[in-house]
Amino acid sequence: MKNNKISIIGVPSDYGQHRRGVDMGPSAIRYADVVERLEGLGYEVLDEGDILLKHDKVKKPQNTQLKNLDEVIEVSTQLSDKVQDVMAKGRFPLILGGDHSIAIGTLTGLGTKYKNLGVIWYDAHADLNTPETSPSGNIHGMPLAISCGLGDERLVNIGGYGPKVKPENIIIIGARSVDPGERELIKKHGIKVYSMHEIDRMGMTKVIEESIEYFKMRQIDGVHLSLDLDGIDPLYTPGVGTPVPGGITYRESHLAMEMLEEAGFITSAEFVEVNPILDERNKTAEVAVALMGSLLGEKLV
Ligand code: EXY
Ligand code: MN
Ligand code: MN
Ligand code: MN
Repeated sequence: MKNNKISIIGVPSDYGQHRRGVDMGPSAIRYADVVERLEGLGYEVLDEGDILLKHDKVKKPQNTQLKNLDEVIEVSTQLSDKVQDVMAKGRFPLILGGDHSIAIGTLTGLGTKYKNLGVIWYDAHADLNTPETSPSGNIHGMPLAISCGLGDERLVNIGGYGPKVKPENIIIIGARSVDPGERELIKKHGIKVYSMHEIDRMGMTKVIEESIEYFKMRQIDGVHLSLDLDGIDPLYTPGVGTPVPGGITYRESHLAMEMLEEAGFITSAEFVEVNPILDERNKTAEVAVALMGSLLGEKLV
């Protein structure tokens, strides 16, 4: 990576889904020595601390198709501002989740700078639901749709503009749990997907080579990696709220990170859905930090 200054932003939000504990993800990742790991690679690392959330303990009537809507808007707005501050300082934003709804805020911030942003969505899920298609009403199943301008307009227009990304600039890698409505959106909007089927058939090497070529062809001006730890097989990352068997292996994931690093075009990254309460001895946070190492230039020998 060309930028040698990294800013870490913690987003302890669990508002996008119903399980407690994912709000402790940033702490678990820090406990797994993220700062030390990246400093060891020669980066100047600034831990910007966490986005401060007002925890409303009073149970309010819920919009069942958009759970915790007000809270998600609040988190997204704060995170977008923070991402913009970090970019203005010329630093690489590294965001620690929190559930995947935080990507709404990340992409809102990034979209103010990058007008043709490429997005790699490393995930077991497509996160392309709208309130109409969502089986759960959980906003962590919607951030990619929202960022493409699809869904509730209060979310689509966070930051005063939308959409944030073009559907044809998105590559989903690792999908294996896709809802019927999401499948339709993938077809309708030409979103590129390497599901587990393609990863099995082609191998991760070809998947990433093609992805790099695709982004070059699209003349993207930046690439954001949004890595949901549930993209990886739960054998390696058990500490996630929505595990799906048959996922990407540990080594395939490192290979993907190493190849993205070699391509030299990643301009921001986020690692989400680490839930230490569901984890085994902080294994999932440790995998997250190891993958950050590979993404940022760590070599085996
Ligand atoms: N597709 C399901 C839903 O929308 O409820 C599950 C979504 C899980 C989202 C995870 C974090 O990537
Ligand atoms: Mn909480
Ligand atoms: Mn996700
Ligand atoms: Mn997921």
